[in-house]
Amino acid sequence: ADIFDDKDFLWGSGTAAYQCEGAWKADSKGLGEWDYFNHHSPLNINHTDGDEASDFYHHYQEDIDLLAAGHQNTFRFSIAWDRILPNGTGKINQNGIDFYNNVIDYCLQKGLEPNVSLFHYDLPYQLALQGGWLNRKLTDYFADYAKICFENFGDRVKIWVTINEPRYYSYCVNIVGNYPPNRRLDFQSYFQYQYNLMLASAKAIKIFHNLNMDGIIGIVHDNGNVELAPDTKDKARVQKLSDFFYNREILCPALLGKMPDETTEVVQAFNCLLYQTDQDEQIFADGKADYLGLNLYNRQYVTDWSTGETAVFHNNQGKQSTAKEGIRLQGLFESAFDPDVPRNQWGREELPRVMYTALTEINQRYHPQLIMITENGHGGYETPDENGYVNDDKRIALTKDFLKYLLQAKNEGVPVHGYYHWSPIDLYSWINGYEKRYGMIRVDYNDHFRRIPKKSYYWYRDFIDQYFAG
Ligand code: BGP
Repeated sequence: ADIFDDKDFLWGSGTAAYQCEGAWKADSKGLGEWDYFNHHSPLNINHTDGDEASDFYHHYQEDIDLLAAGHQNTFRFSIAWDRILPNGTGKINQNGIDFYNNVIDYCLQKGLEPNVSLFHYDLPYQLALQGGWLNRKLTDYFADYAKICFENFGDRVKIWVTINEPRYYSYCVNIVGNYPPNRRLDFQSYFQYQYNLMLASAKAIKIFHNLNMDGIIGIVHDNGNVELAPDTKDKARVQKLSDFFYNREILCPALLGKMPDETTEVVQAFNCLLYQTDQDEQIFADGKADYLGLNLYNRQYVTDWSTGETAVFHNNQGKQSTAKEGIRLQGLFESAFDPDVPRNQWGREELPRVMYTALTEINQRYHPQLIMITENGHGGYETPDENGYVNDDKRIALTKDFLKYLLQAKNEGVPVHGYYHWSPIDLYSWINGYEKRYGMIRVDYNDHFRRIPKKSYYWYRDFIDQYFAG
């Protein structure tokens, strides 16, 4: 696409509607599943919500101005389904269309290419009442909603994402149980959720292509590039099971237009059954993504697990600990611990070379036409100085390393054409609320959502300048 001709590379940052917009009831927005969960559930462990979030709804011009002044040439954000269709289906809310028209137009005016996700976890509550993504009807509701967005914004938006991280979303909803509706260790729902999300994505992509839209559409996957601990005994089996579990139920339909050959074998190994129909094969074949968006934080480091009970370990609170992080699956595999890799306070590995490994591996196995890194970033607790300024040297150091590996893969011919830092501004973190900050710009939640660029904001601006200066 010519999006890349003049700019060569897209350098930007990304957000998601529920995490930054706030204005949860403004202008006839419908109720979302996350609104309902955060207001009513005892499982809302951070006791916060997205009612106001970072108030992007009222600050979008200021934020976009800052991105442009930071020399970024693209901005990733998502559309809240319940702003466009308050009930998930049916009547369109013109106020929602107007809001996103304003955001899109302002991006273009400031020289930022919009990259728009249709779904980033925030399901309309009316659809949650119908069983959420376990209900196959949602695949058609989503396709209808996607079409409305293409028709209203497609004359200006050239880069689209159908669904953000169907795999990780399903994992949190159905296995960890920290996203609504909080099912735990429910593998049947885990596989089915992903499957239905992929069907929904394929249906939307088909519509995009049938409408002959000018632009590209892809899906965003949370990279789970599998590496086996050296003492793993049954390497072939662990590789097959874990790669399906972490990647292939998404990457195969998205990039190859079909479910993986090992689907039945792996799903049965979990004592589960996928509900499919005879039409699905054609839907996947017709709904291949134009590009892959990769959210790159981690790898999956795994080994065999033959005895003991199935369990999930997830550090939800950022209290530094040496506790295990990941999953243990009886008779299948488990997350392994690598003592040589530094970890953050949430127990996640900090291993920048995964950027290179993942890009080259995915390129070799799936030959995507185009890849964009749609997220990569570093969350943590932060203390500003008396002016609100944050000296985030650690974020800079890690990002620098990740980008070094990105450029190495690019130089070796991997077709990677964009990078979006997560995130431009501090925003709501699904499980950690507002304490875990990811932004290159601080949001002061106690001072009218004041924006204060951090050290990394200026560093990123200079990095982009240097890149284009050659
Ligand atoms: C990704 C999501 C984002 C964002 C990020 C950081 O999985 O796509 O929405 O939240 O992770 O995650 P967290 O805030 O849980 O640390």
